[in-house]
Amino acid sequence: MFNLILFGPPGSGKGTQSINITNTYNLQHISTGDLLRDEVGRQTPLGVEAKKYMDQGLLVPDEVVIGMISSKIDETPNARGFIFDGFPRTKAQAEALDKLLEFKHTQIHVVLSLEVPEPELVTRLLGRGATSGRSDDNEEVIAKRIKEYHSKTEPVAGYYHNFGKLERVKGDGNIEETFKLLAKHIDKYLQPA
Ligand code: B4P
Repeated sequence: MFNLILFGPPGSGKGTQSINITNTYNLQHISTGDLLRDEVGRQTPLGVEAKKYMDQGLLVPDEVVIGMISSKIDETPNARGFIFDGFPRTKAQAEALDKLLEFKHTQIHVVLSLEVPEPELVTRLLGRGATSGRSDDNEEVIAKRIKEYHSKTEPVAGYYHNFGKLERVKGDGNIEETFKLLAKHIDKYLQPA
């Protein structure tokens, strides 16, 4: 089993590139953003709670997200591997994921961190907001999301760097160029399916 984390600030292209990677390498895609939006859309108790945070550009509490991930992994026990998109976003989530995978006799193999300058992130998120109807893509909320990223999520990169698992990847090219750079790293572990 091969497990990959796609890491990066809001709007760096994690969701976009996850689709390309999933299709090319036949990995199971787990996006906490998509899972949360699904809960919000169905107005489940979890979704109603999560929406309060998401609408403000804040991270959803760790225990909510960790519980979701655990049951999602269990749904596909024979997967070739997983791509974690938008998770972990805090050090507590990273530690919980390590424990969860250890229990399943596997581990994170590599963390690919998409590096995109801040003005480009804002442009992309405003562009997405104009078409997606997402509540987290106006200027005020974007600024909050980026602040939240620096204070809570950026330390996760250091956590994996200390284990020698972090690879930084230039993410400000177009979608195809960025995919090629990511694939170069993945090819060291896994051939396209
Ligand atoms: P997410 O759904 O994870 O999404 P994101 O960070 O906003 O964006 P992503 O990096 O995936 O960018 P995308 O490909 O869409 O998070 C949403 C919210 O959910 C969070 O704020 C939080 O509240 C909550 N949440 C999620 N996970 C959580 C967790 N683990 N813990 C707590 N809370 C959690 O790309 C953005 C735009 O750029 C798109 O329009 C795309 O078309 C465009 N784009 C992508 N690549 C491009 C490129 N190379 N060139 C030009 N445009 C590009």
